[in-house]
This record gives sequence, C-alpha cells and structure tokens, in this order.
Amino acid sequence: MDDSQPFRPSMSRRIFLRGLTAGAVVTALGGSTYVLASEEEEKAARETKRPDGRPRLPPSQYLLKALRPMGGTEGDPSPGAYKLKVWGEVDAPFEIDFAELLRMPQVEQTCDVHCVTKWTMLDSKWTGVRLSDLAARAKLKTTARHVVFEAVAGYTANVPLRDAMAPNVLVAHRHAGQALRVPHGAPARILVPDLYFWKSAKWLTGIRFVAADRPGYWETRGYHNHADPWKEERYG
Ligand SMILES: Nc1nc2c(c(=O)[nH]1)N[C@H]1C(S)=C(S)[C@@H](COP(=O)(O)O)O[C@H]1N2
Ligand SMILES: [Mo]
Repeated sequence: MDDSQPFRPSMSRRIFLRGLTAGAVVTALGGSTYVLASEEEEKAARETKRPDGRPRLPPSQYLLKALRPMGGTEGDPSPGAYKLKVWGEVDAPFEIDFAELLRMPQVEQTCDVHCVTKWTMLDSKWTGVRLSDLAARAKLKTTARHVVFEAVAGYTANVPLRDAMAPNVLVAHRHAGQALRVPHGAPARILVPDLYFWKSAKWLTGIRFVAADRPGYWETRGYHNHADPWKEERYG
C-alpha cells in the first residue's frame, strides 16, 4: 500500500520523519513528494477534539499538509467518457455520466483523511454528491447491508452500509478548489473520510449494494475489514 508494498510500522522511518522541519518536502520511493506539518500543528491536532468527541489526530498518525498521491491503476480521466453504475440490492439500478452527476445536489465539505501508512491530512476540501442521495435515487432495498466501491482494474473496497450512509461520504469530483487530479482519482472517487483512506476508491466506476459482505482488494490482502482509524483497525 505504501508505494505498493504492504506497510509495516518502522521506527527508523518515524524518527527520520520527526527529525525533519515543518514544510520539509520529502521525496518518497517512486519519486512522489509530500509535505510535513509542524510539530506544533501535530500537537494541536492531538489535543483537539472533533464534534463527535474523538481526537482530530487518530492514534499513531502524523500530519501532512497535502494529500500524498498513493498510486493505483488510473482510469480515463476525461469527464466525457465517465460512467458510474449504481446497482445491486436496489429496486432502481442506474448508470449516470459525469454531466448527470453534476446535476445532482452538490455538497462542499471540509474534512480530515487518514491513511493506514500513518499520514493524516486535516481540513481537506471536497465537492461531490452524497452517497445517501445516490442510494435513495436507486431505491435501496432493506436487504442491503454493505457497499462495494468498484474502480478500474478490479480495485474494490467494502464498507458497512451504516458507515457508507454518513452525510460526509461523497462521490467527490473536486478537491482543493479544482477538478480532481488524475493521481487522486479523476474524474471521480468515493470519499469515506472516517475510515482509513484505502476505502476511498479512486477512479470510481461502480457502487454495488450487497446483502452479504464482500471484502475488497486490501481487505483480502491482510488489511482490516472495517478500518476505523481511532480503533487502529489496520490489519485483519
Ligand atoms: N482505484 C484505487 N483507489 C485507491 C487506491 C488504489 O490503489 N486504486 N489506493 C487507496 C489508498 S491505499 C489510499 S491511501 C488512497 C490514496 O489516495 P490519494 O492518492 O488521493 O492520496 O486511495 C485509495 N484508493
Ligand atoms: Mo493507503
């Protein structure tokens, strides 16, 4: 998951990161870069509580100032080619194109995201359509219990319906004031901010509601089925 290798906590890496000053640009394996927050910002995040009472910074996480592109097999980013299928345990399955996605009610939101490789970004800005609105449009059946997010090249991620229907779960097409960039999932990704970020499938092609759970790409490769950052649900 970290540069396509499963992440294992490494003390030397954490000490290396601690030794860098705020704003330091770190070049990762594979050449991508990321920007560290200051220790003061990190301490504040650890001590601040969210409205739900949980700390802003989940246990063992450190802060980055921007999303770190984590890779994955990219899809066609052109909005004109985009199709999103909503199907499974629904009475009215449908497929929409990008223009139709933009015609649905749009939500702008600021939220924190947490990667299992231990970086967190606070106050990331997104625009998109609530998954609960797409579920309502598809006439979700009462038998639906889980959602499987489907992306190009067979990437999938499963989320319990309860978590997936939260108002901050969006099919996001804008980030940080601009159209979603290719490394972050253009033209649209799912965003599930309160679970580890691997659940937020980029280059999203389908939303499948299911009665029986179907563990996804990482969930079948040793990662936790649920992925709550505050419970450190990292490995299965
Ligand atoms: N389609 C797809 N979506 C994906 C992945 C992937 O490999 N393929 N990686 C996941 C992981 S492990 C993380 S941490 C986030 C990273 O998102 P970012 O690259 O925008 O930071 O995307 C998630 N979504
Ligand atoms: Mo990740």
